[in-house]
Amino acid sequence: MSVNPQPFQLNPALRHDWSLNAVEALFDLPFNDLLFQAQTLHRDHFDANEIQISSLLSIKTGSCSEDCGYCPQSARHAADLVPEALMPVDAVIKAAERAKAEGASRFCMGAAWRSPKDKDIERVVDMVKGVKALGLETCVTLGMLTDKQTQALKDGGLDYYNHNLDTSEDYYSEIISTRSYQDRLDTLERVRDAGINVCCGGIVGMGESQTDRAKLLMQLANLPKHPESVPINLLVQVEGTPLHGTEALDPLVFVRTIAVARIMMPRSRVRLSAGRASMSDEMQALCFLAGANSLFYGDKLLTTDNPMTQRDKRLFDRLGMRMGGSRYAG
Ligand code: SAM
Ligand code: DTB
Ligand code: SF4
Repeated sequence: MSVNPQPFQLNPALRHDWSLNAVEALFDLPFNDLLFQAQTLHRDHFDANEIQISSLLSIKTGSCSEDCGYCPQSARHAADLVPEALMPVDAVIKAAERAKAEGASRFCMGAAWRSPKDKDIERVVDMVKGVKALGLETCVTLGMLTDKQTQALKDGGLDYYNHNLDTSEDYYSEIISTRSYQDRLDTLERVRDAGINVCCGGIVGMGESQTDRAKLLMQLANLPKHPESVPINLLVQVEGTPLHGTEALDPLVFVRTIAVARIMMPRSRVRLSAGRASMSDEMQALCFLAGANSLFYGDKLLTTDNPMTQRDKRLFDRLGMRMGGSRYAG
């Protein structure tokens, strides 16, 4: 008698034709079967005890014109946040040096913009060049880009661009009204066409349904190429934002989401992203077992707390995990 509702191939070719039924069937698997499949596939493509480390810095904070319901940086919400203008290049390089000394392999710079101005891009390009010169991989997240800005970032040597779809197309309008899902897909296409690696994922725990989570992952995996990095964020509930007070997601559903992402995008770095500060070590260990092999390291995300580096080091020691490189398995 078969115990698996779906036959599982050990080494499936990368798929870009996922149906909603197939994704929902993965979510519905018994937990142990789902984690076994995810971990088996994970080991086909990665060293299961190695984790890629990114460090985040907010290079321009708050006063954002957008209305993303989860975000403390929106000027439309009442979060307690001190806005800061675009940082000078040398201060960013100093922060990157510290991140490198702590063990980061990638440095991600985030700006609270709907879209940058051309003169902002010039300074960001200088940041990218300076961070790259330290031997770190570079990533920026700046909002929507024009073709010219995308090319300037590529010419400056940018390795990754982060731009999240955040949720399913259906649920999107519950969360953001000031730009469309299609805007986001257009920016992703621009970044991909310019030859920059794509970092794209979403947020769970925003009151979305299981079908929304399945549709988000379907959208990501059915892109012409899987994003090289897939950040899965658990909503950080910030007072003053519209999503503050949302019913907490069942932690095991979060782990399932990581496992399904791993199965659908077996060669991508799946990042256990925002939300770790509220997770136990045991919960994070389950996420690694489900196939997460990247995280944000450092005491702060952009504006909210992340676990202290000492706690993370202890966790890696407890689990026998090593901070490693950034190899994309594709
Ligand atoms: N402004 C740019 C944009 O929206 O593309 C870049 C910075 S924005 C803060 C980057 C991403 O951070 C968002 O797309 C969202 O996925 C994530 N994020 C923001 N606030 C969050 C929160 N409270 N919890 C979890 N993820 C969050
Ligand atoms: C991503 O997916 N998560 C990061 C990064 N990309 C830019 C941001 C998380 C932000 C969490 C809320 C804050 O600290 O402001
Ligand atoms: Fe602005 Fe980005 Fe926050 Fe949306 S997620 S409010 S675009 S900083």
